[in-house]
Amino acid sequence: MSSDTPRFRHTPEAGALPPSLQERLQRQGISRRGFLKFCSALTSALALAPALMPQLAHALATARRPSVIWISFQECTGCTESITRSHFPTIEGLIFNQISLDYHHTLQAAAGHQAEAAREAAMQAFDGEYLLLVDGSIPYGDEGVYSTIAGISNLQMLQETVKGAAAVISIGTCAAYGGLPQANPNPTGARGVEELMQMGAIERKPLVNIPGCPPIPLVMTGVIAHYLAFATLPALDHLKRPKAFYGETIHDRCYRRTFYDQGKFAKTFDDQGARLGWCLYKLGCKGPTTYNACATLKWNDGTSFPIESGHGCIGCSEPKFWDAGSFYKSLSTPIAAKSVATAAVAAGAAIGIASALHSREQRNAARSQHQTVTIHDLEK
Ligand code: FSX
Repeated sequence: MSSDTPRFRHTPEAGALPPSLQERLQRQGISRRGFLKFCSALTSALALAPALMPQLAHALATARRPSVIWISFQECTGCTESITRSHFPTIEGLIFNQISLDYHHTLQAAAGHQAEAAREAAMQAFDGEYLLLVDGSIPYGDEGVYSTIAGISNLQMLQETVKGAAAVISIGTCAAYGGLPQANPNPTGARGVEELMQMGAIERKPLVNIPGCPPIPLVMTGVIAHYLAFATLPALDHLKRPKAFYGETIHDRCYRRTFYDQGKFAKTFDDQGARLGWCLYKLGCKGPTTYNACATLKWNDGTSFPIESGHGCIGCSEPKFWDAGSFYKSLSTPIAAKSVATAAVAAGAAIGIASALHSREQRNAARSQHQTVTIHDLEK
């Protein structure tokens, strides 16, 4: 974990203390055993030492509502859709509920002056202590005139909100690297948060990048859970991504990898190779150069991911993916095989999260019966 991350103070509230996560879990009928299984899998997915699991469980169970301000700029709202897209009551969802989300354009009830007053109140009350989440890129061209909120440019809003933040999390490829709004010819001069810090346009703060268009829900909540539990950021790579989730390429963990190694490739989307599930490399799959956990954590509650649905990876979590050439043009340089053992260890850790909660068969069966399922139900 990063040593330069300041500790944050949990949000004090008037009157009785708000319920802890453990109390919320009990109300949702989620057993202590189910919670511990989740913590064990999360410890593994975050690549923490197993000895830290009890500490993680205790801290998560007793953590109380840190103040979080989430600001959105040039984006499509896919990132918010992703983090809120939970089909069943999950512990990840409860962790998201466990933060005090004091400002979020899409999710807050307040509008207009009231919304801005909420942001300013949180900034004042928790100066130096709140967590700032940013999605969307920031238009920097022509003094930021291309996007304004409440009469100020996105750049001005970021400048004033970043000042009192304990740490910043860039949610999505747009906030991390510029993303789609930055695609050539980048008419608004879009920039990512880190680039603005490097330029000196905004204050430097401890920063995590969670790229992906959009990012995987569990990656977002995993980083928040780490912050809730330890009041620090997780270990990051050279692009400030959590190593635990971006340490391997999609290709390293892809279930079609065997076909790649055997030289079996689909040449069109409807040929025999495609029907047999062969490797999509020659159809433009960017899995070999894309670092993310889609192949193991998957999407839609662990159901599938693009390659499993028959389409190559478009590399949406990599910088400048829109300008990296056609999504359907194959990478020119063959990728050397990496250690299968390394990939298997990482995949096992990630898969542990899903299996700790409940199996896909159980979820699918529940869906077909229109039931609501909790871990508690599945343990019966
Ligand atoms: Fe960008 Fe997110 Fe892609 Fe969309 O907020 S990462 S366009 S999924 O919504 O910023």
